[in-house]
This record gives sequence, structure tokens and C-alpha cells, in this order.
Amino acid sequence: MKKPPREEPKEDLTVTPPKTWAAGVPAVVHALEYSLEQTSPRETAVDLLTMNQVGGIDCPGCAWADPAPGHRHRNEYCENGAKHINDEATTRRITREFFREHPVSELARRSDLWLNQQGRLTEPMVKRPGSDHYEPISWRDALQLLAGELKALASPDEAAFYTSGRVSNEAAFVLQLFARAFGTNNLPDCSNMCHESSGFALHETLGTGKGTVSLEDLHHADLIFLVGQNPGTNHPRQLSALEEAKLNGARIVAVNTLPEAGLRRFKNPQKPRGIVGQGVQIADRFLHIRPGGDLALFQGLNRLLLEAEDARPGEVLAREFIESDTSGFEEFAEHARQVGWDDLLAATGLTRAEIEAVRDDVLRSERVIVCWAMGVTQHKHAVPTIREIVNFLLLRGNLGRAGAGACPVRGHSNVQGDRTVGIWEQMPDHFLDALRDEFGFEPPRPHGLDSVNTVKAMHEGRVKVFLGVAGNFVRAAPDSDFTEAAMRRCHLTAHVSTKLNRSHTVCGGTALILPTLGRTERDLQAGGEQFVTVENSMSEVHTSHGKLKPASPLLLSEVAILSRLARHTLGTTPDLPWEEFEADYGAIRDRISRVVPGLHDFNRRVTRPGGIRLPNPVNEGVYPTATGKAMFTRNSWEMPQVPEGHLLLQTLRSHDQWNTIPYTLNDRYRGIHGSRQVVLVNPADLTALGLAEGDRVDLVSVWDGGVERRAEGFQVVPYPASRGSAAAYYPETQVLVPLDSVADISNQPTSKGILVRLEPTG
Ligand SMILES: Nc1nc2c(c(=O)[nH]1)N[C@H]1C(S)=C(S)[C@@H](COP(=O)(O)OP(=O)(O)OC[C@H]3O[C@@H](n4cnc5c(=O)[nH]c(N)nc54)[C@H](O)[C@@H]3O)O[C@H]1N2
Ligand SMILES: Nc1nc2c(c(=O)[nH]1)N[C@H]1C(S)=C(S)[C@@H](COP(=O)(O)OP(=O)(O)OC[C@H]3O[C@@H](n4cnc5c(=O)[nH]c(N)nc54)[C@H](O)[C@@H]3O)O[C@H]1N2
Ligand code: SF4
Ligand SMILES: [Mo]
Repeated sequence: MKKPPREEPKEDLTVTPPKTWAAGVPAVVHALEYSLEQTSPRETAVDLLTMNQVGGIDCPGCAWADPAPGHRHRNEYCENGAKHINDEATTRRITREFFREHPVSELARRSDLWLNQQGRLTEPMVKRPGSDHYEPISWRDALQLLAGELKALASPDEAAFYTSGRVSNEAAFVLQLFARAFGTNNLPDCSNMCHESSGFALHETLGTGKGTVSLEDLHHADLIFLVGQNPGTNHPRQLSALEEAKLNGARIVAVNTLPEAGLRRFKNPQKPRGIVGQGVQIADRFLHIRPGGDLALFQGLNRLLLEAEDARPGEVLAREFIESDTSGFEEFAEHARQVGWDDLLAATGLTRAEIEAVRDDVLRSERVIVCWAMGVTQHKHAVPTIREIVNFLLLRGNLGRAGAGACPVRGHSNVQGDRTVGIWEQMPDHFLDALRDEFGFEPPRPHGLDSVNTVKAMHEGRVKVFLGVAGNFVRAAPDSDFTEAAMRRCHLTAHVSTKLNRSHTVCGGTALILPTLGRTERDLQAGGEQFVTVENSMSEVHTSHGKLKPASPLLLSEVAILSRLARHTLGTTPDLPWEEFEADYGAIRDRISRVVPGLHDFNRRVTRPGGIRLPNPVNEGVYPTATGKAMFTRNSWEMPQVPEGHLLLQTLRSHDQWNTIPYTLNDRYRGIHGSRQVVLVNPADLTALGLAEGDRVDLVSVWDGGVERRAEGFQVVPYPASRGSAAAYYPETQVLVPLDSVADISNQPTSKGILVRLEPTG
């Protein structure tokens, strides 16, 4: 067993030039370094060789899709996937002695990095009211305690059940079934803070919340946009798909506020030439856009396409498709023609020539795909931005055909699947009807609380019991001080987790840690060894089989914990056979197959190599929207106002972290080493602000309401960020994101658009 570090890592910043390419041999070496620090060579090998293979472990990292069976590489994983899996397979353990030694008040002062590095949780623990220590508790007592608190609530709506997207379909289905049978739709999830804006925009305009493309489509596109995403770090195998597309002749346009390494060159570690050669250039064009400028960019492109059609009638727009498959074109076109170039260029920070060059790329391309992620969804006008991307795709019929479409690139490995099987506070009636018909109870109909509204409700005492299934809610949710105060006001907070994180240290009166098996581990139940299923970003549902010995004999699976909690709370009835679910996950999949369209005959179909691809109505020319057609929309925008002396801050991920969990203090591709307390700013902005490299500053968020939000002790790093913007790491800067600073319509926190000033601290 490896020993965890006892000391906090020392901050000692060094800065080197940002890298101009991603992956290749150093990436592999870095993955192994992190792995071997965590675990043993044997375990590293077992995990990695079965990862993303048929019958193997699904990578617990991002939701990127696997190539078709038969086309997979022997090493079908990336540097970061290797880190994520070994972070779970670590041989470090947290025992009851650890909690005896470390009071909760001390753990609450520890860094996110240190908490995670202590290793895997091994047995259920409780912190009782008035105590400053977690102490051991049996599973039975823990679940009875939680069930007792739930039953004592005046209303089921006084409970909230949070899910993070690593949870399997089976566990997620049991959780939402339990919550609804208990009587609430309070099912906030990480997706509320991730792709909620995509869901709303796509639902409205196309009638489906999901992306429309497959990996095959990417390989055969002529033109691919990468908007507001950093694939080299967050979806590394996307680079392999982009490489293939390029070899097939595709052009790539990257739109970003930062010139990320993965957008420039890619050296494929799976290919000999990737190791020794120059690699493949990824972006043919880089648009160094201002933060929040993407709506203006796509509106400008759309205007240019309309004008190109005026000049060459019948040659530019997909007239027949627009006629047969869409609604609202005339109103949209009238609006788009009125967009003023001055506003548009100011909002994007680009030149007209740059945008016209992209128009020419578009005009030369038969098949266009737009990929996007958090740089788009985490802004105030994210929903209109994505609607405008849909307008852009519709204009030339780039939907519903091979090599074209919309590609929201999902984060967590099963965040999309969790939604498919019912994790959403606003599930539509047809889903709730199917649940009623299958299980014989009437699910509650009023919408439940999303993540932001859960924080508000906890703060106001309207939610008293919080159960988090995976994730790290107090670090993922905005406005850390407010969110933590909200959490502390609960009667009871409980977390089903693999590893220790800050959410365990910010406790309600009573707090429970319910440790669980990770995806890498064998899951043995009464009905034999179980596997689970997940859905990737391309709507492919497939299996994941744990291989390793569980981190502790006292761990229960997520399904077992949730089924037992349901049994303790609601009792077993013939209609709700919780024991059966726990014993054999096939029984859960049977139920899913009758509730979720597209997953019929789930048990049989999902075990075929490659699994099931869920149908997307758009690809069949069906649009379940208000008009029954794909909808053009009119979108207005206001330029983000950045008063002099201020910057628009984005909170983002380093190369060495998984969401709220930093693995090291480095961010290799950006040339940042030894510290995360940095703020990256354009040198010209620094000069204007009278700041210089290495200056120490506090980041102060500017927002109405009289509360000061301050993140202390940052070092200034000159960096080619677009003018007027700044970048710093999440979750350290989470404290700056006001709870009320949300995207219109989706209520998603605007984690990429926070107005700040930098206050020198000498
Ligand atoms: N290694 C690793 N992989 C991960 C994760 C992780 O933490 N670590 N997290 C997973 C999850 S849950 C998610 S959601 C995804 C996140 O994947 P990404 O969306 O790639 O993640 P972020 O680090 O938030 O980076 C956002 C990108 O958008 C750019 N950007 C910011 N503002 C703007 C803007 O206004 N316009 C444009 N065009 N660009 C902008 C930033 O410069 C940055 O490149 O990654 C998943 N994969
Ligand atoms: N400021 C700011 N805030 C953001 C973002 C941002 O870019 N900026 N990004 C947002 C996004 S996109 C997302 S997705 C959220 C992420 O928010 P979350 O999904 O809530 O956070 P994670 O950091 O992924 O959660 C890590 C924890 O999950 C637990 N865990 C890991 N694996 C398992 C498992 O298999 N089972 C169980 N039960 N537990 C497990 C471990 O205990 C670990 O400590 O944060 C959001 N918040
Ligand atoms: S690209 Fe994503 S899913 Fe694939 S190995 Fe890397 S982290 Fe895992
Ligand atoms: Mo995410």
C-alpha cells in the first residue's frame, strides 16, 4: 500500500512557454508517473489494457466515444484517462484511524488536492450533531438513520438528491425511481452546471437535447468547428478523431479565448509517426475570440451566408431542406440581416476579414460539424448562442446527414446516460407516464430543484436533507461561501463517494459518508458478478465490467446502497422490488427497457460488441419541436460590459485535474508548474492595469448585492488570453461566481463570464 502525503504540497510557481502541441510520448510518461505514484504496476496494466475495450472497463473520465469494435487500438486510452482510472485504483486507503486523527474542522482547512490524495474511503462513517469527528457506523445503521431523517420530513420536497455524471445508468435509474416514489423531483445534477444550456437550446430548436453526430461523421466531415473547448486536456481522444478527419481532408476552425495546445498540433501516441514526427496540425484557422463573443460570431457568419445567397441565388443555402424541414426562416433572416458589423466586431474582437475567411471555408464545405463545450455553455447568453449555432447548421442543411451536425461534447463519462434514464428535475410527462405505468405509482409532476435552486432552498431551510451520489457538490456549485453556509444549514448531509472531498467536510447537523465501489472494481451481488452500462457523447450505450479487487471488503455498490436506502425508506412492494434490483442489475435494465424509448430489449442488445446507438430523431428527419420542424430562431445579444480596470474571468480546468479535484499543481500544456494560484492575462491588458509578471493579486468579483467575493493570493502570469479576458482554475475561483449569475433560460452558472478586478496585494 502506498503512503498518502501528510503535508500540503508547497506552492512554488515556475512558468515556461505554453506548448504548441499535445500528446505524444511525454504524455504517456506523465500518465505513468501519476499512475505509479498512486498504485502498482500490475494494477496500472490491468486497468489500462482493458480500458475502453469490449468487455472491459469504460474509462471513468470524459464521455468521448470509442471507435467501432474491430477498429480499436490496443491502447484505447489517453494520458488523462490513465490518470483518472489510477486515481480511483489508488492503493492508498482512508481508515477509521484517519478520521480519529483528523477532526472535521481540520479537514475543512485542507486543500482539495490533499483530501483526494489520502486515498479510497473504506467504511461508512457518521458525524453526529455537536461532534467534530467522523466515527464508524454499520451500513444498516447508516441507511436507517438516513431513511429515518427522510421519513421525518414534513414534505418529500425537503430532500434533494444530487447526481454526478460518473454514476451508471443502473444506479441513476434506481435513484430517480426512489426519489419519485418518495415523492419529489428534486434531482439536481452536475449537468445543470455543464451542458444544461445545450439541452435547452437543442430541445427547443431540434426537439432533442443530444448531439446528432457519430465518430464516423467526424471522420468524414469537410469542416469542423471546435468552439470553447480544450480537447487536448479534456477530451484527448477527440484529437485522434480530428487527426483522422484531417487525413481525410477536413479543415478545422478553432474558436477560443486561449490558444490551447491541443488546438494546434497533435502527436498521436498510438502511432509511430506521432511519437517521432511533427504530428498533425489540428486547427487550420484559429479565431482568438473575446469571452462570450461566440453568438456574435455565428450571427455574423449567418449574415454573410445570407448575403452570399443573395449574390448567387440558389447556390448557397439548402433551399429544399429549409422549405421541407424547418420553420421560422424568414423571420430569422430578416433579423440576421440587421446585425451591425461594428457591434459584432467589438463583441468578437475579430476582424471582418477573419470572419469572411471562415465563411469561405463554409462555402467550400459540403459537410460541417460544430463541436462545443464549456466555453459556450457557461455564459449568460449560452442558450441563444447555441440556438444561433443551430441556425448556422440549418442554413446549409448540415443536420440529419452523414458527416454533418451538432456535437455538444459532454463531460462526465455517463452524464448523458443519467439524463436518459431520468436524472433531471424537469423530466417530461411521457417519461413520468411510463414510470407510472411500469411501477404503479403516480410520480410527482411539478418540476423539482436544479443545482442553483437547491443551494437557495438549503440556505432558506426549505431543503433539509441532501444526498449526493458521486461528485463534490460544494466545490462544483458556484459561490462557495454561500453554498457552504447552505450545506451547513441542513439537518443531514450524506454522500455516496469513492474518495474524500470537501463536500464531506462541510456538514449538516448529521453527516454520512457512504463509501462505494468504483467502476474499476468487481461488483459481486447475490445474482453473481454484475456489470453496468453507460452512454457516451454520441448516444452509444455500452457495458463496463469492473476488474479489480474492491478497495475494501466493506464497500457496497451504488446500486446496493440506493436500493437498500429505498427499502429502508419506502419498504418493498411487489411493484418496487428493491432486493431484486440489488441482486441482479439485469432486473433494473429490464425495467429501463420498458420506460426509456430506444432501450427496448436492453439486456440482450447492450452486450453486443459496441452496444446500442440510441436513435436521434433529427437523423430520421423528425423534429419533436413546437412546430414539428427544426426551428430557426432570432437571437439578440448584449455585449458583455467590461468597465475599464476590469476583466472577464473564466474558471477552467488545468491539464492535471478531474473537475473539482486537482491531481497536481501543474498545467503542463500551458507551461504552469508548481502552483494553481495563478491568473492568466494578456500582456497588453496587464500593462493597461499597471500589473507585471509575478505580481501578487486578489481576484475580486464585481456583482450587485453588497457581498464581497474575493479569492486571495494569486500570481499574475502574462498569457496570450484574448483581450479583456482572464483565466484561472476552478474550483479555487468558485468563490467568485455569484449564485445569481446564471445563463438565461437554462439557469446554468456563468462560470466563464465573471466580471473581476485584480487587486494588488504587494
Ligand atoms: N482531464 C480532464 N478531462 C475532463 C474534465 C476534467 O476536469 N479534466 N472534465 C470533464 C467535464 S465534466 C467537462 S464538462 C469537460 C469540459 O471540457 P472543456 O469545456 O474543454 O473545459 P474547460 O477547461 O472548462 O475549458 C473551456 C474552454 O473554453 C474556452 N473558452 C472560455 N470562454 C470562452 C468563450 O467565451 N468563447 C470561446 N470560444 N471559448 C472560450 C477556454 O479557453 C477553454 O479552452 O471536460 C471533461 N473532461
Ligand atoms: N467555476 C466552475 N464551476 C464548475 C465548472 C467550471 O468550469 N467552473 N464546471 C462544472 C461542470 S462542467 C461539472 S460537470 C461539475 C462537476 O461537478 P461534480 O461532478 O460534482 O464533481 P467531480 O469533481 O467530478 O466529483 C469528484 C468526486 O466524485 C466522487 N466519485 C468519483 N468517482 C465516483 C464513483 O464512481 N462513484 C461515486 N459514488 N463517487 C465517485 C469522488 O468522491 C470525487 O471526490 O462542476 C461544475 N462547476
Ligand atoms: S478521451 Fe476521455 S474517455 Fe477517452 S481515455 Fe481519455 S479521458 Fe477516457
Ligand atoms: Mo461537466
